[in-house]
This record gives sequence, C-alpha cells and structure tokens, in this order.
Amino acid sequence: MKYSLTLLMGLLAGVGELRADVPRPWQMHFQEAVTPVMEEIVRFHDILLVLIVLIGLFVFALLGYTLVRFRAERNPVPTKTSHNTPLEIVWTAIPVLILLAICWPSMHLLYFMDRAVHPDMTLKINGRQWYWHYAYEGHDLEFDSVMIPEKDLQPGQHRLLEVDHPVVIPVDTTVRLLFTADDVLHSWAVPAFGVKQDTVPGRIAESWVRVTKEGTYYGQCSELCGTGHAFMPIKVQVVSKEAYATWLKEAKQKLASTEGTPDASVILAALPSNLQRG
Ligand SMILES: [Cu+2]
Repeated sequence: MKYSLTLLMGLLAGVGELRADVPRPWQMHFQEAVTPVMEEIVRFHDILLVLIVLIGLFVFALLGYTLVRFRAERNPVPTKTSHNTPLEIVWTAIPVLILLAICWPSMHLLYFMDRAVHPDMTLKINGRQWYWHYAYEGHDLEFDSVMIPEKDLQPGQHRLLEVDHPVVIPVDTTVRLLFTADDVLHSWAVPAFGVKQDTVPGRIAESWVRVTKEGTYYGQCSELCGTGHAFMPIKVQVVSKEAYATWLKEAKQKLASTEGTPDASVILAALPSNLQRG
C-alpha cells in the first residue's frame, strides 16, 4: 500500500511537471528525450524490447511444449536421435539473421552519435576529482562546476544534483562536445541528452548535442573516480539563443574570477562529512 501510494505520487508529479529532467520516484522509463540522439536511442530500445519479448515468449513456449510432449510417462522408450542437420541449419541461420537485423540500426546509431555534423559551437568538458571544468571554445570563458553541499540547498533544489555554476548552452544549436580528464577516468552522462562519455586523461573524446527543448537537465559522473564520485553532478541549462548571448557576456566578467582550480576547501566542503579528511 505504501509503495503503491509512492508510485501514484510519482506519477502525479510526472504529470504535473511536463519537462522530464530529473529522475523521479519509481520512474520506469527513460527521461524525456530532448536530443536527436536520445530520440534514436529510445526508438532503438523500443524495437529491441519488442524483439526480446517475442523471442523470450517463443523460447518458453517451445520449452513448455517439450516438457509436456516428451515427458517420460508418454515416452517410455527414449529416442536415439542424435542430431538433425536441417533443423540445426535453421536454428543457426535464423538467430544470425536476427542479429544482423539488430546490428544494422545499432551501428547506424553508434556513428550518428559519434560526431557532430557542422557544429555551431564547441564545449570542452574536463573531468577532475571531483568537479567538472567547462571551456567555451573561442570565447575565453572557462569555469568550474562544483556541487552544492546538502546543507546549503535552497527549497526545491535537488540533492546531489545542484552545482554552483551550471553549464549553459543555447537551444536548437548543434554543440560539439570534447571530453578529457586531468586525473583519473570520469564519465559525463546526461540521460535526457543520450550522452554518456568516458573522459580519459591524455585523450580527447567527441560527442554532440542539439537540445530541442529549453530547460534544466541533470546528470552525474558515471565512471567510478574516487571517494567524491557521487558528488560531481552535471547541471545543464538550455536557454534561448538570445538568453545565451546575454549570459555569455555576463559570465565572461562574473566567472573570470573563478578561473583555475577551486580551493581544495571548496571541493571538500561539497563532500559529505564522513568523506572529508583533514
Ligand atoms: Cu566519477
């Protein structure tokens, strides 16, 4: 009863707020897709789900039939059949055809998300223990994005998801994302965008987004990177092109002072007290 009530409340909350930007209690499906890549991922997922359910039902039906039809009671003398060549060819060929049919859209999607075609701007994302550093190429703007500790949260803010400086990008704009890391592996993952990219020290990885809906989107580091791994969230604000231009101008002045590595005390303050040292 308690759980069904929670579920109902979760559903109502989902209806009340149209933009699916954060995980919801008892959420069963993906967050709302807001990029072409995530739309494709959801479509591919839906096809696969139907396919695996049909295959599962078929296998269980065969199994059930075999259990009944070939039970010992009905077959006192066991058959000596060792193989059946035509049948073996069929049960090899059909799965191969199914796998090839899955492979085609899968590879298509992989290459679609790999590189931006004619990007309008480039955002460089750098994973560090334990915060994200963002740089806007060609704009002389870079800043750190550190989690807001639980005790400093304002009402309505999401625990473990809010940061001091969210990254801001314009809507309906192709943004090339370049990823790297300064210390260990991290992973920049934002479910609504369909992006989950490892950031690797000494290497640059690429992906892209073209967000079709204004809003605030959250993600988390998705590669175990040390004690602060759970405390380096991603917050992306997607705004109109005009609002972005205004923000860019202001941010260059306001955030210039935060350039460089934040004080260790700032990062440590974001961690829960039991993880803080010295
Ligand atoms: Cu991490």
